[in-house]
Amino acid sequence: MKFTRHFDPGFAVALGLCASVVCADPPANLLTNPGFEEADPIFVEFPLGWAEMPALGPRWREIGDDPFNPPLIRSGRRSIDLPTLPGQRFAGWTTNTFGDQGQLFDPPYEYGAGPLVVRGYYAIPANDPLLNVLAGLKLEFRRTPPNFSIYLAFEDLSITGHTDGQWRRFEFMVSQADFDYYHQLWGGPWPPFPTSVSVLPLRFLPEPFDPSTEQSGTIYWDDLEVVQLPPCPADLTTTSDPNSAGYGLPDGQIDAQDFFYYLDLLTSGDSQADLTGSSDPNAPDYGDPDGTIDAADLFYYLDQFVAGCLP
Ligand SMILES: [Ca+2]
Ligand SMILES: [Ca+2]
Ligand SMILES: [Ca+2]
Repeated sequence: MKFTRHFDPGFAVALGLCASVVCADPPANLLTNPGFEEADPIFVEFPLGWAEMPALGPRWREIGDDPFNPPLIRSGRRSIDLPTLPGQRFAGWTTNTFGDQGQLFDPPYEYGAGPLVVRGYYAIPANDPLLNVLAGLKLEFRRTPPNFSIYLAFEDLSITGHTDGQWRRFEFMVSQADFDYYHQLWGGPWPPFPTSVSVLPLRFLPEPFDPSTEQSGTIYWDDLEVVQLPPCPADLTTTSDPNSAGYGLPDGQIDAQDFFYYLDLLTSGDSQADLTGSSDPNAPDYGDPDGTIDAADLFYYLDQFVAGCLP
């Protein structure tokens, strides 16, 4: 099968896709102070809504704060960094902190609803690359205080080296399938379920940890975003271009990009294309993968596409 990437309305009508299903407005950013521009009203040396670990390790940077080591800033006047910290295995910023009115800065999370996506930008100077250090983002899904224990945590620590001082986009998603994977592995679920999520840009020294190992480098973060997307089974991607950011990451919208992404899965024989054993909604194996990729899977996907997002 060969499919064009240009969305052809006639082709769509032929498939019954003409009423492209679009969810409500894009979900709002759940993070406080996502660009690190605002100071805490009491502890004015620190950014509102963010706590650093260890104390006095990571730095809140501002244009002109150090002429010998000027910060990288993506927008506004400020960003955060995670510099070389000798002897420290872990350093990070976290939203797991409270405001002066007792408000929790961890974004809320609705368990069992749509995927949670964290996006942001990082930059690493060419003259201060990450050496023997991994960096990335961690999400700690927490139960309701005063319990506040971590239900499960997920991280992507794939950043190392440098970006030549350029800002790069970073995206990371946790869906219900990720929770279910660990439920199956470890005999869950384990209610009560999480109601908030701590967001941590961090740097970490991989195993084996040896304090004498030479490690160095500074990573900057700016313009972070956390959204929880609506549950839309047919929403598979942001773009159908494999070379674009957002390929394979849902965006809360169901449109032609998702359809072409599914066709990519189907034509490449990707096991993720196997959605059902039957295209008959009354059959017992409707919606249960059967190990075979065939026309029934395409028709099942089209059913989900037309059904749109769940209420
Ligand atoms: Ca900023
Ligand atoms: Ca989409
Ligand atoms: Ca199948």
